[in-house]
Amino acid sequence: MKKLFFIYCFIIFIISCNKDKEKVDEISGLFINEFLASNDACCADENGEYDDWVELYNKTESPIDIGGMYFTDKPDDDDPYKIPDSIPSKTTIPPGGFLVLWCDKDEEQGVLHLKVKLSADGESVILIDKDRVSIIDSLTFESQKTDVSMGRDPTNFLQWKTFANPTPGFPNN
Ligand SMILES: [Ca+2]
Ligand SMILES: [Ca+2]
Repeated sequence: MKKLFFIYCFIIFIISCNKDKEKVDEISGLFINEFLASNDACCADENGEYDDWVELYNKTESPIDIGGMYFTDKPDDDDPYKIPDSIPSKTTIPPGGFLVLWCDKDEEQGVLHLKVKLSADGESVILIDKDRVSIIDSLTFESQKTDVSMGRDPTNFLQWKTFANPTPGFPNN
């Protein structure tokens, strides 16, 4: 009986260790940190255009070049948009840094302008690794209010909330 109890405790211990590991994996790495799917007067790109955007956050201690990764607003997209890998100085996120990707279908405006637009009625934001298969981070969202962003809660990173004062390129606040 004692032996059975010991085995039971051991199994519980292993399960809880694995859960902790999953949690650590989930909160380390590269993340979609905030996005704005309906931009009227929030924040303009370098061309003065109030376009949709997605903010990425590098939570690691090393720079990450997102050039060559893919982005899409549709799950199971067989033609996700490839972020250009031609200018690493623009697509590399420093440790602990943020990067704003404009979802404006204005690819001619630079490598950070994606051939994607977000729908304020709700859809998905999905960042895919350079292998075109592995999903790095994704979120499916409901309909959005104009100039109100959605982002990770700075006090609880795994939770998403709305922000009346969006912070593209800076910590959510
Ligand atoms: Ca633009
Ligand atoms: Ca932010």
